[in-house]
Amino acid sequence: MNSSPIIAKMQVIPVAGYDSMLMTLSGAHAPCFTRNLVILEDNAGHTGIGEIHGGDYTCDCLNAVRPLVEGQPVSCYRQILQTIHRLATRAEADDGAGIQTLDISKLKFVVKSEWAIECAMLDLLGQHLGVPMCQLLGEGQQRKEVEMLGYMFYVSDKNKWTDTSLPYLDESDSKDPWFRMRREVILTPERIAEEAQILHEKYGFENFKLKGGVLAGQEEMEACRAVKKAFPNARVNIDPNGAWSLAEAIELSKDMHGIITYMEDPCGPEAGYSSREIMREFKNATQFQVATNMIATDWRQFYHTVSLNACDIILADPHFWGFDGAIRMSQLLNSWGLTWGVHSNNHFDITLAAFAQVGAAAVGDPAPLDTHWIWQDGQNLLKDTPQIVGGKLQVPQGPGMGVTLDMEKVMEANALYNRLPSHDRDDALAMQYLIPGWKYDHKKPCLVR
Ligand code: GKR
Ligand code: MG
Repeated sequence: MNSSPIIAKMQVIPVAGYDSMLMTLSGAHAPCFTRNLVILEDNAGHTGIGEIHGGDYTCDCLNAVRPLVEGQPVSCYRQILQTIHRLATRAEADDGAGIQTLDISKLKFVVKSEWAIECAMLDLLGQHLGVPMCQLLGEGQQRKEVEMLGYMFYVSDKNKWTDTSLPYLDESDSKDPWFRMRREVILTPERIAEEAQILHEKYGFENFKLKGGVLAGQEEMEACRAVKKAFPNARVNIDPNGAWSLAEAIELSKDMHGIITYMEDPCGPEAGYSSREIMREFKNATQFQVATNMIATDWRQFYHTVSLNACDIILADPHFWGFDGAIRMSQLLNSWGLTWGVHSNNHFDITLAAFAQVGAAAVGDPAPLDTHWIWQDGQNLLKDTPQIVGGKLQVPQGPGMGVTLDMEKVMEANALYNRLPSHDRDDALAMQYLIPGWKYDHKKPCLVR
């Protein structure tokens, strides 16, 4: 007899939060970002939660599968996911290109909405069994705290955005130096080093990643040098999202051994060669280790990545791979002497809590995990947001995800979402205020025009 609780109700709540004018190859982040939340209630009185990519497409996908989830036993979560996968069809607009060129409009096809359901179901199952979610994954809990990196961005002048109906958040009167700084202009090596310093003081990060693909490559290398000078023991890496040609990437890397620990997606597809082939050539030429969240985003891409030995560090975002999948990846990589890590996009603290669980269960010696949450810290949707202390995310000890939703905050974030003119991420929009007529070019850093 199945004594599992039954999932009585599934709610999908789209939410929005405030962001800074963060710069990437794909343009500038708008004043707000969006996410979708899944809230499951079971007949034992437990609530399970999950957070995923924002926007109407993902929201509609989630709502479409509600009848497959409601009324099902929590213990059958794998079967529920299997049913969802069997019934899934590919969206007409999905050409299968993935995000090899950081075309951000394709991200919604790389992210799989059902992983938010998986997360919420594992949260419920953990509560039913009385164990943290990480004990249900892979080989069980491996650690009590998860090393994170300080994810640094260049930030443009938000005052150039003149749409007064939806301004960027201003925190100039905050007492917190990080909260003040994250809304200010950061565009020079000195300011990037200051960013690293303030992040270190607030969260204790010992390792840093700079989002590149913004300024000319040499300027970004100067910024990495400045960070390394301030933190000689830090692992510093840069991620231009494939903006550089192979020749440029090789040239830029020349004097960077000992300063940069590894490069993340330094180059992409070119001259008829796939990004996996080009990355392999980059590794041959430079002997740098490389990481990716662009060229291996599903098992088929991963097969080709591994066949070519094109990458050393796979950033297995559970929103792309699922929780079970992300941990399976850590097991494979560990057995093969490769490294596991996690990629992120803007997110709330529910994803942060999910990263704590997945990071706690990953086997081997993971690379410090990415998180955008530092840019959102203070807009939390949980009553007990996991903390980053000494650069390490503390894994909640309670059953399931071990965190509690703050419904009042969720509904405020939902009200903000409903006020937005558009729910999809469009990094070209804010760029128009910085460079009129700006157009995305996956081979040109966004401020080089
Ligand atoms: O959120 O702007 C951003 C990031 O640049 C994101 O789009 C990337 O997918 O963070 C990501 C990365 O590591 O490539
Ligand atoms: Mg990346």
